Amino acid sequence: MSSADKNLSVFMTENLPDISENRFALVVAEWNNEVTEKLFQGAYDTLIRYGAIPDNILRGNVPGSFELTLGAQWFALREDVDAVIALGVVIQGETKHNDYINHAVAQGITNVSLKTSKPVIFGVLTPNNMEQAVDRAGGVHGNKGDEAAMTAIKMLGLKDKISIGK
Ligand code: RBF
Repeated sequence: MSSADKNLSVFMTENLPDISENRFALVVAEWNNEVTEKLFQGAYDTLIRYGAIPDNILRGNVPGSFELTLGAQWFALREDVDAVIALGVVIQGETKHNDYINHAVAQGITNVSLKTSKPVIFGVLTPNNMEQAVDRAGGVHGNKGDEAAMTAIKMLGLKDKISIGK
């Protein structure tokens, strides 16, 4: 399936772990905030729908997507945080700057995840224009925030299954 056809809010939900005792941190970029707020809402609602407790969902804002990495690391280093979800929107085509931001954030988030052995999820939209962003933030293609939250849940399930890092 091409990514244009994928609905980001439709996923397999068999055998999900009990997440009622897990703590999640959502790091949200303020750049393009009209869209990142929708990503946040999607991620938050999905965590709640699948069993997270509101008090166990933390939020931190960063100015732009470039800062998501450090924000994610600060949360991931907290012992009581089990998974981090980084949410941002970098519109391609407007400036070459997006290449630098996207690569830096993708690499940075991977590094934080490996360094802390915790799921640190890349919930960053990299569309060509604002319309494509809106379509993936609660629009016709679903919500990247939903997908990012579900990815965090599934990775915690896998971690649990492998019994690593306990
Ligand atoms: N941050 C985003 O989250 N999305 C963007 O599309 C975005 N575009 C940017 C374009 C330019 C030309 C610049 C200078 C910054 C942009 N940023 C964007 C902000 C970036 O992630 C970071 O916050 C700033 O570069 C820090 O000064």
